[in-house]
Amino acid sequence: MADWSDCLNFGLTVAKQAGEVVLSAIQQQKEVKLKSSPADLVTETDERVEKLLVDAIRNRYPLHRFIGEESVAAGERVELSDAPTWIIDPIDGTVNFVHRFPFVAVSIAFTVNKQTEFGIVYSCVEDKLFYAQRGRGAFLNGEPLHASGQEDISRCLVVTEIGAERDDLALSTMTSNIFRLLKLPVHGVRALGTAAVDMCQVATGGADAYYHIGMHCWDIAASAFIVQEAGGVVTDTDGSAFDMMSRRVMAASSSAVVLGIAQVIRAFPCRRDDDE
Ligand code: LIP
Repeated sequence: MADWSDCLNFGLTVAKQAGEVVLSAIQQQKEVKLKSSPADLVTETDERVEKLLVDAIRNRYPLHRFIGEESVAAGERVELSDAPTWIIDPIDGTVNFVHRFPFVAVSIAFTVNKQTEFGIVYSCVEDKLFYAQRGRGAFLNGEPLHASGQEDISRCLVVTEIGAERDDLALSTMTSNIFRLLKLPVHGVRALGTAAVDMCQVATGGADAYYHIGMHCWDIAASAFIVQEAGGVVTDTDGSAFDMMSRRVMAASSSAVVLGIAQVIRAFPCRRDDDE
């Protein structure tokens, strides 16, 4: 079995370097552009950090491939092949970055034969480096991570996101999902504004579940893997098998919690990331 530790170590180094660039830019004046909706933003720093990461990785591993949020926004196709592939979100939580709300992350997943081999999430304002390698567990700043193992939905703290969609169906589905969850009841519902950091809370046991409809593979590929390696369960929002291109994800402390949430939430239709 191939050992991708060299790539992981290189990924950890460049994720930290990228995080330093994000951190120094967060206090500065930003030029903000809109992408798919008034809540889907991009700045010069998103583009600069993605280029910095891709250039550094390509220089070291010239045959590897990339799926990057801003390259896709600029017209590249999302194509997950069997080749070693780095899936990059240079700033997960761009709206937070623009407002200086202190949860922003560099997210990097690495796949081979379409299977994730490692995931890295660097929450740079908090200086928290989350990572996991296949079969070797999940870590935060070098300390092992474990999901809570909670099985009782009524004792769960659940994380979700408002998302960038602003059409009526997406908004009514998102708000009614939160309403039905609160009525279950659960202990509470939270949203940090970055899917990557949200999901890492499930890996730490600080939250028991996370679900989201409408995010992209670069938002969640790394953190979904970190949850799995921390002993959590990752599925589609209806409890079926997770597909990182589907724009739906649930990550939870146990299968019982997945079931409890899947029974009350609904999804709205989203175009797959790998649709032509
Ligand atoms: C964002 C996510 C956030 C989600 C937004 C968006 P970006 O990623 O992490 O949690 O609600 O829809 O996808 O655009 O900041 O990389």
